[in-house]
Amino acid sequence: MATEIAKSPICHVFKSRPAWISLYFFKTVLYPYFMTHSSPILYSFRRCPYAIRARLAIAYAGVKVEIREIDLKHKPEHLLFISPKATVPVLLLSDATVVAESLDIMRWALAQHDPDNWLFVDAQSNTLLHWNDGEFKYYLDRYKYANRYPEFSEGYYRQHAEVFLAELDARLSNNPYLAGQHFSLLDAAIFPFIRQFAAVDNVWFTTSHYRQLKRWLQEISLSTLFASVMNKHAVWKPGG
Ligand SMILES: N[C@@H](CCC(=O)N[C@@H](CS)C(=O)NCC(=O)O)C(=O)O
Repeated sequence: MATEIAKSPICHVFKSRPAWISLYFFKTVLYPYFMTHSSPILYSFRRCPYAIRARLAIAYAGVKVEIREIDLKHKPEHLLFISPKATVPVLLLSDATVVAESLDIMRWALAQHDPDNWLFVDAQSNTLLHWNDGEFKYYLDRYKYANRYPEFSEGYYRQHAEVFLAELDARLSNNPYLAGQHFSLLDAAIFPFIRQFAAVDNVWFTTSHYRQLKRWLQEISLSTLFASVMNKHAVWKPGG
């Protein structure tokens, strides 16, 4: 997993690029940076599965963050400044550390507070996370937007994604949760992607034979924790 934890280069900008200190730069970058440094800032997008997993861990840990909902087509300058790769979620800590990978944000939150041991996962968890974020996500995107990938049919992409579903279903036949008897980081990290998969063709998913996976998905979907991270936020604007 790529990890991007870096100190914000804001001081460097002051030294080397004085011309940048215009009213525009003040309003879009400096103001949001300095005026909100008391609690961590999470740039987020409500429906993004990576952002959902980060918000799940943050809400469960009870860590207070300022959530800044973004419009993916009009990303705030401040977000681009602190994380040029410009994906969400991005967490900006009070000491200017930037955490720009969702799994790292989850681990950061759980390191603050983890009453039910979400961090306690088995040795195969990383394999499953890589599979989810790699091959499964690849086929999920193509299944979801099959018209954009006409080389193969929707059914073809779904079939390839199903290999992962079958693995999860088998695990969930032996235990209530992916890492065993208790809900863990693994469930929270993978759930948003399975939810997205199920929504592509809900009738197909509901009538599929992945009984344990459906049970697991339904339980998390109906949880108060999940409901709490899906609250709607207006798109954030600097100074607004
Ligand atoms: N590896 C990153 C992936 C995050 C990601 O790809 N997020 C999507 C939104 S779901 C994004 O920001 N895409 C950039 C864009 O749409 O411009 C993570 O785990 O945080």
